[in-house]
Amino acid sequence: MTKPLLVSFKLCPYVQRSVINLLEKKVDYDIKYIDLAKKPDWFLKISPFGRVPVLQIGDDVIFESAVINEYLDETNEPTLHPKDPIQKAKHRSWTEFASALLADQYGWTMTKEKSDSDKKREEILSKFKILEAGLPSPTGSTLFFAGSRMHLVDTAFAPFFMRMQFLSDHNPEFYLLGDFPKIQKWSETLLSLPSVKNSVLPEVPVEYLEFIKAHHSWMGGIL
Ligand SMILES: N[C@@H](CCC(=O)N[C@@H](CS)C(=O)NCC(=O)O)C(=O)O
Repeated sequence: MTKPLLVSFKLCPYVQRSVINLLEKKVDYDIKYIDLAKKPDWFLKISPFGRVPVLQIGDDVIFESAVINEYLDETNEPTLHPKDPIQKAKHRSWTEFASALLADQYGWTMTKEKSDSDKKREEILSKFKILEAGLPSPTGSTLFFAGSRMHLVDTAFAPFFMRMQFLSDHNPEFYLLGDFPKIQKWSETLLSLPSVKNSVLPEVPVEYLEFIKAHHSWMGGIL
């Protein structure tokens, strides 16, 4: 198989999903980092929306993290999607839900006014209520989305939990999982996995906070 090339921006949670997937599957891949503030011409030529991630395999380019991950799942063991079509479809639905949560989280970090920031926080909390109700009860010390084993949908949520950890390590006010014991356990399970831990560069926790501060958001002012 041609070695895939993942085009990345260091802080992008959508790219991170694909990195987790590549690490879980032990795929030999290359990664190229770009600065989204100065998108190179070669990148604009291959990325239809000018967004990362894109995955290049030979002359072919795939965009959209969920699609990239499905391709990686179909071409590399172990399979992380359920076989049953209904379960697989459900996992895809919840992957969409994870994308909405990531958008809320980004909005939460970037809003300029406290009132807007509080509104975003509430939107995340109301999504957590739905998520908590949909998770299985833990049977042991770990919990994945579908119980005891990791699936592709878990890779879609892990970057959200990691960013929440970056924020709350700095200011506990940003920890929103206190009332959601199942999500808490799920988050702890995901953040303890080597594939998740190694899915970002070592400087990312600091650069993530610097990025928020540099945008002069309300949150940046109290980080
Ligand atoms: N739905 C896309 C979202 C990707 C996305 O929003 N990437 C951001 C960085 S995290 C991006 O490239 N933004 C650049 C831009 O919009 O100009 C996916 O899942 O791949």
